[in-house]
Amino acid sequence: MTDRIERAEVIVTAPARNFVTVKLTTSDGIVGWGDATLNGRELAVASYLSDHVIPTLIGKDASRIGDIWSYLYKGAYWRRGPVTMTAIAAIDVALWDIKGKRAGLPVHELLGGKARDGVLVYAHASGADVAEMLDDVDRLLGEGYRAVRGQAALVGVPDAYGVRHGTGVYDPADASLPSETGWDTAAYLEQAPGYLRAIRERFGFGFHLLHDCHHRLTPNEAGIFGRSVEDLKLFWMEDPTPAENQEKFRLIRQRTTTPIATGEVLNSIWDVQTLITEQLIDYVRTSVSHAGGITHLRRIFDLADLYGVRSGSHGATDLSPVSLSAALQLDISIPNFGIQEYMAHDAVTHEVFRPGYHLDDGYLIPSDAPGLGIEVDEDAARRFPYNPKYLPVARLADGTLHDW
Ligand code: KDG
Ligand code: MG
Repeated sequence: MTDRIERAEVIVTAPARNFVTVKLTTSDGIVGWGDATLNGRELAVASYLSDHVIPTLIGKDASRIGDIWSYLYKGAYWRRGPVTMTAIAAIDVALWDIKGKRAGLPVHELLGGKARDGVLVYAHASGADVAEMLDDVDRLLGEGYRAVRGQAALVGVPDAYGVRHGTGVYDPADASLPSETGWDTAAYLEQAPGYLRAIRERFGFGFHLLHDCHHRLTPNEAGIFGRSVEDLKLFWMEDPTPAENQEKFRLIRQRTTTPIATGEVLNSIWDVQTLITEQLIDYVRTSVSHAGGITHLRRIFDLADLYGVRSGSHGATDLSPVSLSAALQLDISIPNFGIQEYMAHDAVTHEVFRPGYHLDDGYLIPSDAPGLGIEVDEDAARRFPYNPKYLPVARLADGTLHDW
């Protein structure tokens, strides 16, 4: 047997931001890559992999992806959770990369082949005020994007979610200890519908408009928000309320027809089961690197398809180009694809990660190279040491810690 996992390494590097990457090498020299980045909790996953996963993997048959998935999930006894599921995802994706390279086929061919020619993506527009956000929308539409997420700062609310600082790539993990931001739901409910309306008034309806509520609302508030923007025909309102209790979405559904997307902090099929089977959401936004890899995310998307729910995978810059390469392999092959988030990575990130996908007229085109179609420059990775960064917290005016 040549198809044994001979070496497994964890690479922690920070080209523009922190990434944790898994490299598996088989006994006949095939290399597979997986993304194990969990924003602000990177070293927990790196340790889970190095201390508890990798020692159990050496010598295993790399072709048995499903069995290795079960071994890591069921065999750990401790199930689910972001650290576990991100670690499993990285191994799973690296094994798919190896399987594709061994077969000489891109992973999407192993998943049934292309179900579409390109992957519709949405980009991020933001602004420190409405005029700046409108300029950003203008720029993105000019670059050919067919779908844009709109977020603007809120007057009177310091550093509300979703606004880029300066001209660089938006990265909310911005400080070596969590920074303190503000939140005021009344100000949001008053101002956000207005700035989304300004986008439609200036640019019309010839593109998809999205918005992220980022877990800030109660179900009733989400219903009020959704109803107030119905005529703007949003593609979705994202994460209207925290989703630990999936039943909370029933009330939102009763109150508004604005489509709902959720899932970026969820990591297993069990976390979205009620949301899907009761048709409480329209788009499931778990990701290939936080929800157990290609093997598990495909099961989530299959379940979703039975209930008319589409995919809408999370793709912020904390999901590395390895993760995006894997996401695109699934996106291009599943029947119920919806949309893929795409925040282009910083140029420095691409000094380490060299993906084969490219943007064409608002669609990402996955690589046709065998496997995932990504190369990782390990010498370059060594030039960017780990740089602890945390996501902010949000507080109300009276100091109460709010959902971020
Ligand atoms: O790590 C957290 C970020 O990825 C998240 O805050 C970004 O909500 C986000 C999104 O939709 O991209
Ligand atoms: Mg989000």
